[in-house]
Amino acid sequence: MSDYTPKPEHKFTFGLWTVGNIGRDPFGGPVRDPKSPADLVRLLGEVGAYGVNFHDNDLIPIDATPAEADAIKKEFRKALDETGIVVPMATTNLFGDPIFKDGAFTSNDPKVRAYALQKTMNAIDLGVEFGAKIYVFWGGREGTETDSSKNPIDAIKRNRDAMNFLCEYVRDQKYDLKFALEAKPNEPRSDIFNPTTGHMLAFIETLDYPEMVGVNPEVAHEHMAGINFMHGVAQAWDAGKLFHIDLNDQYPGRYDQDFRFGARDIKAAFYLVKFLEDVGYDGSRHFDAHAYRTEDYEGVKDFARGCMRTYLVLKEKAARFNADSEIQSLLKEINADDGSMSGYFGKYTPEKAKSLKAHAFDRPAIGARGLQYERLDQLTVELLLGVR
Ligand code: GLT
Ligand code: MN
Ligand code: MN
Repeated sequence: MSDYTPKPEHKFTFGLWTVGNIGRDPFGGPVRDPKSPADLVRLLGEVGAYGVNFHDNDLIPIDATPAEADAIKKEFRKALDETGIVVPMATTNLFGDPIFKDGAFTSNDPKVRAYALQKTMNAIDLGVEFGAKIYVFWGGREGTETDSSKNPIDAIKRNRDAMNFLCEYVRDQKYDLKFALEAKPNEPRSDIFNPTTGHMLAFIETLDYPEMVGVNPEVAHEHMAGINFMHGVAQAWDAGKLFHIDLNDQYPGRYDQDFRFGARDIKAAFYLVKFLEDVGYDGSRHFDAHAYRTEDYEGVKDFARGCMRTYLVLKEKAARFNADSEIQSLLKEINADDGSMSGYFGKYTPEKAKSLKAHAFDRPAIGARGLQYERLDQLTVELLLGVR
């Protein structure tokens, strides 16, 4: 029997806003009573998580007095010490308050942009105080409903100015902190700037300190855009930019669902876990999801345990895939190389180009070869279904 017990080395983390989600949606109010941050930490301790992440205002309400803030921090610290739960990541709520209704860093109002910087510096201080090493930016309100309202070039510049300012702030404070930018195509805005991980990767290269900034791709956000999440993650990994990851699930073309990891597309979840494990990603596996609105807090625990268990089951399936002799011999065949082309690859030379242009290819024969991907995919499906 395999052991699917979550352990600290798995680095499973949850946001306060995930297990703390009270089930409000656009059509109905809360279905669960709110729990304090300290109690949410205890809940995470009970289900076996490794870490907890928070927005500034998940921990400290936006209008708390300094005395109230101190009391909350003390309680929270106590719960962390009691449970051994750590805080690997923190972020800023730049979307909930009405001041951010037209964005934060990209708002047309300079007062809002300045307030967003102030709020983020304070939130960075708070995150660092609790040990965060990764700081996430999710610009949910950075967008438009009508393109009459905002020039996208201005928005890109404002975003860049904000990132550059905040990188300098982190350097100035000598914090050991990296930024991870999280893309989403829409919701809550009709269109959000830098809508995919690919857009974010291109944007990062235009910053003053690109080495301080990576990405935090989220499964649901790329699925909302109808694209292959694992491919985007691979691109981020290849660029050395996979600083963090948000795991959950989502049907394409629907509202923002934030389902339990693996709840919708088991195959996509499998290829993702296999990718992360094969390359040796060693950052947090953060579950940015929440329990169905039908659940009480027992259901919230089922949800959290389910996210971690599914990850571990898929991790085991990935190891089986790598050890399956039929699958591996198919892969070997698919990738067979008799070396006859090797003289044409690698660095360009005029001689290589000349001889390649002169080479006669048997195009019909090469094109007629069956690749056996049907067999390979069926073997993968059967492995996932537990019959091999
Ligand atoms: C919000 C959003 C998430 C982001 C969080 C970080 S906030 O819940 O839906 O995808 O990761 O700001
Ligand atoms: Mn989401
Ligand atoms: Mn997220």
